[in-house]
Amino acid sequence: MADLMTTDPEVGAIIRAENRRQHRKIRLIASENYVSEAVLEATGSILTNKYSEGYAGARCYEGQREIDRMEQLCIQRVKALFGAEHVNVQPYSGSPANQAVMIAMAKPGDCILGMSLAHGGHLTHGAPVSISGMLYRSHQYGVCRDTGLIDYDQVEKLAHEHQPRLIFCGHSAYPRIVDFERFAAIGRSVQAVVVADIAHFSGLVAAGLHPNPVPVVDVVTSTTHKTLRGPRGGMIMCRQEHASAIDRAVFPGLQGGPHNHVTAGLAVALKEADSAEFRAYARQVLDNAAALAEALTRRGFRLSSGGTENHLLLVDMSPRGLSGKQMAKSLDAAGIVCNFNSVPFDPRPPLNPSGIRLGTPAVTTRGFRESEMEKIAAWIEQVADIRADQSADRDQRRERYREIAAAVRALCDGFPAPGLRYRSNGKPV
Ligand code: DSN
Repeated sequence: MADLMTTDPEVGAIIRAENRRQHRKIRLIASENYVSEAVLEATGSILTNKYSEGYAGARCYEGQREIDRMEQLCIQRVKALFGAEHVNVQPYSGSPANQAVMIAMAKPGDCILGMSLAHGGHLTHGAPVSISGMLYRSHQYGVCRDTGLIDYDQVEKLAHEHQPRLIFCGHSAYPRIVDFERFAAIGRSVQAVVVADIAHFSGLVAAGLHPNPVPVVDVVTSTTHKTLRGPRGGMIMCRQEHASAIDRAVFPGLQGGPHNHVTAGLAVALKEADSAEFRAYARQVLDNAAALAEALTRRGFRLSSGGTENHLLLVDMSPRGLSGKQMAKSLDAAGIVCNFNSVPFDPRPPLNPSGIRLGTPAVTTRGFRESEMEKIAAWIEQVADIRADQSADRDQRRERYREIAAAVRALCDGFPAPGLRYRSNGKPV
């Protein structure tokens, strides 16, 4: 970062400090990862200099020869990896991708059906505080209280009752595999368009380790930066019959010029994902999540749905007498980063809920395996015990978190992640 450090040392110092944080902490936020040096180089390239509203061969500005080649290469790679008939790689992220699908497939005021945020769905699947819940008549389904699994009978009942134009499946905080065939059948029975949002697990789908909804449902959306390990962005895959509606909705319906540097980074990530190395990575993501779930369960933690079948787990902290927020903040002080999260049927409010969400994509990229999951589970237990210890005051607790954070740093120093240039002490890797 020599030029940056000369031109703007203030910004340079912030990036350097964030680099240190990403190195020295155990990052368990289920939606985060570390991209490769190659993805960073493409994303940080001069393609950021170019405007290209429109699509290959039909742009609104001249000078598009290389951009057209880049976007088409990226689209071809998505098609090859996911078996999609039509692909749009221009959405700026997952939320605009979902919004574009709504623009393409429904009119404001139409009914949509999606999974409740409180049960693991996403804001953009019809939550009342999001535009998807403001512009559309939204109905929400959830999970069964006894199993923690999606209540497909409820989905069917709500679909027949409200005749939605769109049904969303997919999630941000559901530790199980979604039955896409069942959603497709429900959609057919009420002539609804079924949309699968695979943002969280698209990398697992690409690796062939998670059912692929692309041949099963009408439209599939995804972010590109979670398990898929690309730059921050979004994409839409659909049947040919929906191609022009989707493309028109993205541009000019919702967005202006695509972020060509991000398209390039995504193309690189897709090439990386189409490899034996990536498939082994995705396998380890699942194995690590299973190992972490098992180690936490053995220590008496309560997991939503009793475990995990994907890259994430939801831990209910209420049996330990803690809120999810208390636990997430205490873990951060101990060098372990996650987010507080509602658990299904949570009696607590969304901004101070009962649970934490943990995911293994980022730690697996830096090389952690089952033995590191065991260490993480032990630290999580120690942190919960320290936080719940009424005999300790705040300073005593802080001191004990600092001791764990030092052990976390020592572990992390042995697992340098791609793209990070500085170790926890600020020295170059
Ligand atoms: N913010 C993402 C997540 O953490 O799941 C979803 O948009």
